[in-house]
Amino acid sequence: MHPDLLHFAPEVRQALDQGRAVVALESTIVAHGMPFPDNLATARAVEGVIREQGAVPATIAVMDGRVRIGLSDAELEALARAGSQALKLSRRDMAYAISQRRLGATTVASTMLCAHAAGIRVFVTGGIGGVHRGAEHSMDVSADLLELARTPVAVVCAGAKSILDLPLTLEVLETHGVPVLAVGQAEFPAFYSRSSGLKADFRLDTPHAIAAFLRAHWQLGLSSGVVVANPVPEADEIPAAVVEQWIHQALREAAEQGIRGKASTPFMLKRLAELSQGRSLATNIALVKHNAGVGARLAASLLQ
Ligand code: PSU
Ligand code: MN
Repeated sequence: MHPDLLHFAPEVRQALDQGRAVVALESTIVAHGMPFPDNLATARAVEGVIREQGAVPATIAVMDGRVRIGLSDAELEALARAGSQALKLSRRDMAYAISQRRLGATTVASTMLCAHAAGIRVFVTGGIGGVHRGAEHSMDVSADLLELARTPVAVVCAGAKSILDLPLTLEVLETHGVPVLAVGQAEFPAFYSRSSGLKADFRLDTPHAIAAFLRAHWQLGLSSGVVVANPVPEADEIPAAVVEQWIHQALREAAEQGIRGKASTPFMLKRLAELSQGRSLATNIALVKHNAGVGARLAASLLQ
């Protein structure tokens, strides 16, 4: 990426120059993943958790024709207020947002791309995109998976959202040589629930061990990303059988209304929050904060 395209927040620039821990954050979760004002409160709280651990948060978005690496509080608020007015930017949308100087929120895929360009190796989100249910017909496979295949950034998440086909999501990651680590358990977590019934590739319990894995992965010359799947805290999880009812209904409505492509995930998250009377949103907020703590400690461990 041409350096002129990158605009660093002063705090992030300084932290990177001084070799301090920096954690990248995405902005689609803010603009498209949660309603205002919960999105703003969550974005601030997540940045706060990262700071408490001694790391510097760098929320990534596109503004004024440049990629922002770190947002001021006013910029974060503008993004949260813009909501779905902001473009949802995956890799293919970046040039449009830059050249048309549009406000754009970056997904996991484009945040990885920008974090790597900025020299940031750890990125925290809620859940990665994956293979959608019914993908054998729709061919809807999130660009997040292909970005993980090609961009060397560790993505700390609570697994993949259970609105997806999780077995197929793990298959695609395997095909592309993307390791899936689970933190504190053997199973791959299912976002709202700790359990998916599927095994992650490896269980690693400490930031130290995960950092050693990442170092080895990248020293081997492997250029892919790594999924660091951190289960939602027990107190905040929703049993899979309960979530499944809401998912079924939301998927049925999405099909009836012809919701496709990039609109699918935001539609599903919004409907789940409504159908669960806010319970899915509360869990989503809790798991992102939890991931922020792990990500900040991982970023610090990677420096040692
Ligand atoms: N995690 C969340 N909420 C979100 C997302 C992740 O807790 O809104 C977003 C991420 O930006 C991810 C995107 O990249 O959902 C996946 O969209 P799609 O399925 O269209 O690739
Ligand atoms: Mn998609």
